[in-house]
Amino acid sequence: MGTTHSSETNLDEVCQKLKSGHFKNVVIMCGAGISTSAGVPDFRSPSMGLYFKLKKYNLPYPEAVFEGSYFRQDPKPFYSLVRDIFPQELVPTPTHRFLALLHQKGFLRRVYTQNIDGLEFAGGLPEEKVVEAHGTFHRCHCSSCQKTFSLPWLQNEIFHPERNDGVPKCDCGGVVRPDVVLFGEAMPSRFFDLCNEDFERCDLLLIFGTSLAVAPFNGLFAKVGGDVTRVFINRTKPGSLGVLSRILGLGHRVSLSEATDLIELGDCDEKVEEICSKTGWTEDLSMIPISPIKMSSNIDS
Ligand code: CNA
Repeated sequence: MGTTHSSETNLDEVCQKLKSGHFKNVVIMCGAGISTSAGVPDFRSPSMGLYFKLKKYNLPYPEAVFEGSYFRQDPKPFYSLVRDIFPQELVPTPTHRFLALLHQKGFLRRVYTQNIDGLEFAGGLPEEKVVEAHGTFHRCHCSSCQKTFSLPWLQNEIFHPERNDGVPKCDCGGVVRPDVVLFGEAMPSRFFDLCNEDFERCDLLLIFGTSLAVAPFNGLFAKVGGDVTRVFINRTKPGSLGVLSRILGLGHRVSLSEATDLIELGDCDEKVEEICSKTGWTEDLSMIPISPIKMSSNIDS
């Protein structure tokens, strides 16, 4: 897998500028591809992605499992999927650690993630540096009385389906759900509060591990100034809008063909290692402390 770019922009030049401190407001957009090497499947990778593994959940159509309206009707498939996909322990990948390294160097303005696994924090980023555009699995609430619950409580309930018929329930009888944004639900206000200024101030945009198929998140890349370098690092080329987004007229058609764009096709962890080798940061990356997240241990029986 290699590099495609429409101009003289190249990775060596970007790395030299990174190393010299030229970029002071790096913004990151990322998605499920940065967590696949931690064992969490993405949505759309052929054969590995979740969309290709949903037959057993007996859904009317695959996307239903991630739709807010379907969850309210039948939350069981969502929780069955969660039980199936999360590994026992989540360990931040080199790409998560690279985000923390950029912060440590003082170059990171913000990380905009579509992921809900919380691995950005386990790689060492402070809360203020991350916008979890699609919410998080690490907080949850009762969908009836709004009472909040801790992650260990949710994990216990999820991994003991025999005591709650497969769906975590509040004392009031309501379904408890993680604070994730399902399709058709509103994104967190923090996303809208911060994105305009962050993308205006951005002097380097790095996009990691996303098909850029989900709107409005995928429209963010178009918010940076025309002279800002945008580097897209992914196994496959940036996608076009998904069917639902096209029907609803949401977001922007993805086009990364400006002279300032660089498309680096390949594994994001390997690309991070290449960047660190070119910037002389390999040792710094290895020194980033990590805090694995336990998903299904510590469960009382
Ligand atoms: P997606 O549409 O599945 O795209 C993921 C992209 O990553 C694909 O284009 C893959 O080719 C690419 N990819 C996979 N592994 C690697 C790798 N190791 N290196 C480089 N590229 C890789 O997922 P998006 O994030 O674009 O879509 C947004 C959805 C996915 C959001 O709503 C998320 O909530 C949702 N999601 C999140 C997680 C998570 O939290 N880890 C997991 C699965 C889905």
